[in-house]
Amino acid sequence: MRIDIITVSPDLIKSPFEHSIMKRAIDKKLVEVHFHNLRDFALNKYGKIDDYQFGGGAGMVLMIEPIDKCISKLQSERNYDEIIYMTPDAKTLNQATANSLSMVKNMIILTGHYKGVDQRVRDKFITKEISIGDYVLSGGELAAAVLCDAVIRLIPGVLGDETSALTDSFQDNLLSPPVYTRPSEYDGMKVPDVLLSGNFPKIDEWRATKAQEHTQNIRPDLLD
Ligand code: 6GU
Repeated sequence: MRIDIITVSPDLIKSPFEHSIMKRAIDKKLVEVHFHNLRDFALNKYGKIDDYQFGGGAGMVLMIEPIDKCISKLQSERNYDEIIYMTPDAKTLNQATANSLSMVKNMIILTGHYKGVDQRVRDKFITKEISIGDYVLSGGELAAAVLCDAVIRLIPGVLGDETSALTDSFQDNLLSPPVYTRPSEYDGMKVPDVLLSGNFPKIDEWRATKAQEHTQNIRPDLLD
């Protein structure tokens, strides 16, 4: 997989890719991530990439020309399966979207800032718009890092068996059951006996029940 991230703050987004699972995926050459500074495609030598919105209103809007130049350059080099725009006014990211994006070959992720991008960018280029939740972030960079983490860990070969994504929360629309490690008793709090029993069918059954209960309590909407 190849991911091209277009941003006004490359430094803000780079670090999550230099650690943990995303770094491992990059080191194993299972994914390539490239960062593009929108200012390199600015209209003038002062780096102009945004302007006031027509009709008035607070906040600057990213202009179409620098974004067009950047996306068109990338598209002249290869085909892209998805051109994603990170924005709070979109459908919320979920595991199903992460699963389907983990199978694409090339994608561009455009991150917004300020009041967002000129609508014509969305009309002309964007194939998918994604929010990461019902709250507002200062920019799309952290959201793009979240999306990439969710997607990259699902690429075959990125996780070993011991961390298999198949048992993640949400993979079957259920939250994870509780987990415990040593010591088996701490400050009077005991690990449930079943987990120490060695009876694996019983343990599976206990975990399934707990996952169901936990989901019912915290996120009943997932069971609908
Ligand atoms: Cl994708 N961008 C911004 N700026 N805020 C958000 C978001 C994205 N998703 C949730 N909040």
